[in-house]
Amino acid sequence: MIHLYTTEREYPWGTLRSTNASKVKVVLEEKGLSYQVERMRAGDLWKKPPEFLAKHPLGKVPFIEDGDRIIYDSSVINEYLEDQYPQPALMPASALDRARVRMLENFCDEAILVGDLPLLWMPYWSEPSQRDTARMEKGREGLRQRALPFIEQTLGDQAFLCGEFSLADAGYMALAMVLQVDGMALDAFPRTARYLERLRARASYACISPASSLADSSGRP
Ligand SMILES: N[C@@H](CCC(=O)N[C@@H](CS)C(=O)NCC(=O)O)C(=O)O
Repeated sequence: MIHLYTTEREYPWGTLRSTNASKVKVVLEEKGLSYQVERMRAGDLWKKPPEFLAKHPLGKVPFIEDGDRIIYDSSVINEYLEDQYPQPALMPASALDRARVRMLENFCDEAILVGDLPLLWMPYWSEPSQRDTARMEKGREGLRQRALPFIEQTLGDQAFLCGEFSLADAGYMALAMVLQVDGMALDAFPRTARYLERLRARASYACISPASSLADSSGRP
């Protein structure tokens, strides 16, 4: 049984989750692995108590415990899961195709998950009256300028970023989650809109869907 440490909370506007941990959660689901979600105490992400820093030296989520092994950083965890639990394969075979998956994952991390998405996502963790709407719009505009045109172009006629669903798509599941809550218009990016719908239609999306309660998304026995 793998333990996934993350942040997830229920609010009147949906169940909100860590984007980086969501990237791992969908891979645990895609691989059919047995796992338990361990939800961090409120404030631990910012207070970073010693017992948390002992498991992740940066005091971030996600990290996993797999037996007596601790692995942190969503990209490292997903590659570990792929290496340790190779079926079903979420990485292509050739060195070039694998590099392509990693580049797309890196783009998602840098341009989206630590780039423009937090501007839009973090305010959703506060009451509507407390949200900095100008900052949220800056996040949307950043996505419109950089990530969304890139996804639109990269997809071409493919269903997923590298043809078949792969680790390259896992981080974009978190984008699908945030944009489901936000409802930002994607009319200028029709391929991307259909791609995000395709991601939301996967069975694995239920574990990060804003419509899934904490009780219904706490792992797989
Ligand atoms: N590169 C890391 C980033 C992890 C990250 O920034 N996680 C956020 C939550 S989504 C966090 O823990 N933030 C608290 C902090 O930055 O101290 C990964 O992919 O796991």
